[in-house]
Amino acid sequence: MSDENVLFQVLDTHLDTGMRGIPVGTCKTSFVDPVDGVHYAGYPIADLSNVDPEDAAFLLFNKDMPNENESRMWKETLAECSEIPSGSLDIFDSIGIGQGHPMDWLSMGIMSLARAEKENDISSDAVNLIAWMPELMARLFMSRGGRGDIVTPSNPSLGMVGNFVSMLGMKGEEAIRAERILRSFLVLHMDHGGGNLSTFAGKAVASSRSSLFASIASAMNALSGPLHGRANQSCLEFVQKVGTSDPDEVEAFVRGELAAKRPIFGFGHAVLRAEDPRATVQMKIGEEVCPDDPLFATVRTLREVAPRVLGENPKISNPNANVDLVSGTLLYNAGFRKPEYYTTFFGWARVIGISAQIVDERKSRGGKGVPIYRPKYLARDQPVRRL
Ligand code: NMX
Ligand code: MLT
Repeated sequence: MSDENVLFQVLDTHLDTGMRGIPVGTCKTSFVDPVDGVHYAGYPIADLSNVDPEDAAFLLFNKDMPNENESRMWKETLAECSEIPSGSLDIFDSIGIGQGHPMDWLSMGIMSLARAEKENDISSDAVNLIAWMPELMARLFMSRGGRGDIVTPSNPSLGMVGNFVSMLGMKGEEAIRAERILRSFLVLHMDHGGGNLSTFAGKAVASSRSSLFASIASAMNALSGPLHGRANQSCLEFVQKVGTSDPDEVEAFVRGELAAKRPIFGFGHAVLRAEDPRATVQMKIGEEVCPDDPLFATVRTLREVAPRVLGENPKISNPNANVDLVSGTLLYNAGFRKPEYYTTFFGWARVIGISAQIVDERKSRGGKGVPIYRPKYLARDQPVRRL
């Protein structure tokens, strides 16, 4: 028997399964327990949901929470680096108002910043990109909407979320609510172990010693798929379509989607085997900020009904709510009424975790960095032939 045939026999249950469960590397920023969910450098995510997003970013890069002094200095560094290199985002003026998906804009925006890459200093690139994200996001929103420029000039002393909200021109109660929701959204979405698709894609690209910007743009492209980050958009769209919180009607809707072979967005997970703690935290936030919102009422019912219906299919490993079930409804209540933008917030958060993981991989092996990714694929149905 050939070596390949032996491998086929030994590995058959692992082949063509999206590499599910196959260890391929190590991760220092976070791990995902199938029941207790993601932990950032050992801290369960629920314990972190109210920390400053900047402090959560510090944790992912430094593997420890900052003390007061470290937190202040890190925030000052981000503020000092926050000015976007001039002309970088001019590409937004040429795409065409409202054309294409916002995730494509995010990816192109990040690529356009590559011109400011620091030679052989990926850590500085990571800090710069994180510092530029609030303005990049605000410019993306404004240019796509045809506004051309941000409403209020960037003021990084407001913090990354406060600055973004202010650049969009949000004020008073509206701004306070948006900030409350976005701050926890960013912290909850920053990282999810090493093997989720966008992180894996970003690190794979980075392993060829591509720039941080090229690697993160690739990660954003992976995140833009509806089975991954774009599930938050799809989920809110279908919550809107359900249009009721009546359990029988919601159940009929879920069964109809399954019969039409469409995914039930916001449920299921490749690794988790219980309700995602990030969904549990967001449900609590929803009960606090928008308990009477009809969309939130639909989500509440979906959370009760869908796991029972999905659980009837033994193939589905986890019928419970994932991170995307509630996040769209919260963003809607934060004042962001267009679901197609929701994955850009997920992207903003993941820029931080994926950058931290790329920096770790570049520093590994005594500074040599991880070897270029090159998994093995077995040949199928390819007998050797001659012309
Ligand atoms: N709705 C319908 N079918 C599902 C669902 C769901 N929510 N979850 C799993 N399945 C199907 C899945 O498509 C697969 O079918 P097949 O064998 O015909 O390919 C089967 O059940 C077994 O899948 P699992 O092993 O349970 O899950 P897998 O690891 O393959 O996929 C997801 C994980 C997250 C892609 C899947 O659960 C899904 O499509 N969920 C809905 C989309 C979603 O909410 N994605 C967001 C995930 C979190 N994130 O942000 O990335
Ligand atoms: C998540 O945040 O749930 C992910 O990025 C998906 C995963 O971990 O596979």
